[in-house]
Formats: sequence, C-alpha cells, structure tokens
Amino acid sequence: MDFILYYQKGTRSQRVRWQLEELGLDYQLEFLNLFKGDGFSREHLQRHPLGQLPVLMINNRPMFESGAIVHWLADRFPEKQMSPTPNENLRQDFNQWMYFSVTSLEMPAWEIILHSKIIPKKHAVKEILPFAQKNLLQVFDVLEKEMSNKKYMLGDKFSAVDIMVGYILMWFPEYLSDYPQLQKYTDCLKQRPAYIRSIDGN
Ligand SMILES: N[C@@H](CCC(=O)N[C@@H](CS)C(=O)NCC(=O)O)C(=O)O
Repeated sequence: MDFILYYQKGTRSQRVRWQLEELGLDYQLEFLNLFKGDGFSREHLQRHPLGQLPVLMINNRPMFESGAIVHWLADRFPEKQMSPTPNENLRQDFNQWMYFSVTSLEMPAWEIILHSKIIPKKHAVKEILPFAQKNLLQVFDVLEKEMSNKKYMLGDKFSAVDIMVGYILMWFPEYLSDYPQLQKYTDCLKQRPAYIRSIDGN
C-alpha cells in the first residue's frame, strides 16, 4: 500500500506517524506549515475540508481524523496486533478507551492548550481554564487508577490506545509529576523505538 502523511511536527499528525512506525510501514512525509496557511491551500482543502492535519493518503485516497486513522491502520494490519479483534473481550476495552481518548481526555486538554498557548491573548477566554483544568485532572485521576497495575492501557500489550492516550498525556509534563503511574507510563512510551523515530527531524 502507498502511504503519504501530510505532517507537521507538534500536531496530531504525530499520532499517525507513531502508528506507521509501530506497524513498520513505509510512508512518505509531506511537510506543511499550518502557521503559514498551508492548510488552506486549494490542494490541501481537497484532502481535508477543514484544512487541518493530519491527512493520510492511502493509495491516493485521503483520510482525516487522527483517531480514525490510527484505529483503521491497527485493524488493517491485524498481524501487528495493535487492536484486539472484535471477538476478543479486550475489544470492549479497546473501543471504550479509544473513544475516551478523543472525548473525555482530549476535549479539556485541547481547551487548555488552545486558550493558554495557541489563540492570541486578546481572543483567548481565560475563564475557561479553571473549568477545563478541573475536568482534565478528574480524567487524569481515572487514568492514574487505571494504570496502577498495568503496563499499557489494555494490560501487558501495547496497542493503538496507547498512542491515542499517551500522545495527549505528553502535552502536560508539568501535571504528570503528581501522577506517578502516568509519569511511569509516559516515560515507558517515550522509550519505544517507534515513538523515538516518530519525533525525529522537523
Ligand atoms: N480531531 C482532529 C483534529 C485535527 C486538528 O485540529 N488538527 C490541528 C493540528 S493538531 C490543525 O490542523 N489545526 C489547524 C486548523 O484548525 O486550522 C484530529 O484528531 O485529526
């Protein structure tokens, strides 16, 4: 299969690159610079109607939404065991945490990043921060408890869920010191050769 990942370091396209590396697939990176408006070029808007990243071209057919791409790749290459099959009990947990990662976890996380780091100060709504922080820490509490006796989100085996959850946890190194299990978990994820390759270069 032919894969082209439209990519910018520090964006959710890193999730997809990490997954491609875990699966050992060949892919080409096409670098965009969202700050320079590359997302809104006519060509890119044909790949992604909102002009966002990531987009993965799969045999010339575009796919967007980082979670959906990571999930699709996991299911498409079952021999790599990055997602349990629908017949396994663990598939229940897999679906639960995949959706959790892009809703309960990512929503407050993104509000914090957006209103403290991305939106220019005069447009940011700083009143949203305490509320989002409270929600995020509640979710961190849940994950801390969840990880108290496991190496990965699904137990002993790394899966696509770890890419989805781990990627967001890594946005908040300053909070992790209060969460020893999550600190240990993200330290372990950061040592994975595929993760290290996925953050290589620009
Ligand atoms: N839910 C989407 C979110 C995509 C998204 O917001 N991407 C950001 C980069 S991390 C982006 O392209 N922002 C530019 C924009 O919204 O104009 C996903 O996970 O793929």
